[in-house]
Amino acid sequence: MADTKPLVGIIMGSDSDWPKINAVAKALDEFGIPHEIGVMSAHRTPEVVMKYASTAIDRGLKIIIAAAGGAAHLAGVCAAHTTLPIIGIPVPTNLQGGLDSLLSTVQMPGDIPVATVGCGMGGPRNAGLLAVQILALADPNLQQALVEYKTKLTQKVAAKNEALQAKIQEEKG
Ligand code: RP5
Repeated sequence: MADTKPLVGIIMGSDSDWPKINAVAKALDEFGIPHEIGVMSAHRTPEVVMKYASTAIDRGLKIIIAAAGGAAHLAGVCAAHTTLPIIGIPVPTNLQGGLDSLLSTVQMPGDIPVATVGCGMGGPRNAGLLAVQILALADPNLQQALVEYKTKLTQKVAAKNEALQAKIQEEKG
């Protein structure tokens, strides 16, 4: 039977974040990575976050992915309470597309790293893929799956190029 114990914890500051970041879970699903998902806030429920991060290793998690918007301290607070790698997802807001979230997540002081992905666009998906890549360091099957994924990407882009060339020719008449 497949191992279903979560290896990755996905947490977010509010349920309002979920529609903006759910691509993170889809990326993990693509590679069959068991994960858990929860809402907790660095500001509204600081003790819950502290407990979650400080017990994560004992519960078997290998990576925490933390998404938050605005004064987005969730990833940084997690990083303060665990030695696990933390991936931060800045959630888009109305302030210049989420510049507040981006800077709050990415501008960590030295000594406490948070690997921050882009705000919006491919950011959440990249957070999931980065987690897969970290896990693949100790998992040859996962490494192979990533090689195949990259091969498919190459084929996909080649097909797009071919389609574009055909369109350009057609436009020329
Ligand atoms: C942050 O505040 C959350 O991550 C969310 O992006 C933002 C707004 O939260 P709600 O007011 O929608 O609950 O902590």
